[in-house]
Amino acid sequence: MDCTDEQFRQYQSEGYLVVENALSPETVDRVKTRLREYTHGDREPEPFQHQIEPAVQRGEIEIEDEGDAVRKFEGLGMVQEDDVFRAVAEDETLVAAATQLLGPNLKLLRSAAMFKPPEVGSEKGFHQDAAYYPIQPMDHVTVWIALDEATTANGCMNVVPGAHKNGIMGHEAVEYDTDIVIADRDFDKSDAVPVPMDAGDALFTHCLMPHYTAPNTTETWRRALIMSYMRSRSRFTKSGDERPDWVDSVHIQGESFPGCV
Ligand SMILES: O=C(O)CCC(=O)C(=O)O
Repeated sequence: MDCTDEQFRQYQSEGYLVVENALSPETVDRVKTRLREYTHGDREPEPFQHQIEPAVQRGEIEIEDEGDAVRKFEGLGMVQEDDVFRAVAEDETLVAAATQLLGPNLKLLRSAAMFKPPEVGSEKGFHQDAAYYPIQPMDHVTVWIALDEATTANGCMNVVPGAHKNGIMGHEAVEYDTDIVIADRDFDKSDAVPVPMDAGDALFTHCLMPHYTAPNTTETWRRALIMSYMRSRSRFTKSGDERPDWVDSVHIQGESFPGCV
């Protein structure tokens, strides 16, 4: 399914677009079941990594099953090792939209799952995805797929329309793990718009789009799967051993080019 002209224009001018019902309810269920198998110990998690909610990690909140406190799930090879995630990365609707935005030669840059467990799900601060990835040119696309209904109460995505045109901003490390947030900015949360979505909807954002998600204050899960695509002509700007673990380079479609990702 192609994006409409209107969606394409919105992506160019505002930096994001939503494709509704991109994944079927059956696929969404398959992904949620597979994720739960990994996070709750029914399936060997290698080579994937977990990040635990910081308040649980610090011992401020007690959770019976650590699987219920997983915040992020990612790792080199997530789509190489797992048929369910691979099928999403190669999903016709997602790849058709990514082709419209980036052209026919595509690689997967990253795959991850982001969880906001009921009540403990914490904020993910304002950042631009491009700041995480040593990739040029900075015009890759992040696809954020809602696996549950995402609302303002449970931590849906918030974006600053048009701000992707202002280039890369300074980021600084936050207290836990590998997260970074925008340090200096001339906009704040009041400039951001929430993007509520139904399960199966896919949000495509430009990698320079500043975005954040609020804590989950509800009693239900907010889960999302992320697939990021880049042009196969992109280049890593760091040498092999400086490449972060979460950077993939998986062929999705079209040609590959010598010296490129
Ligand atoms: O799903 C979330 O809460 C935030 C995800 C996000 O912004 C990211 O991983 O870049």
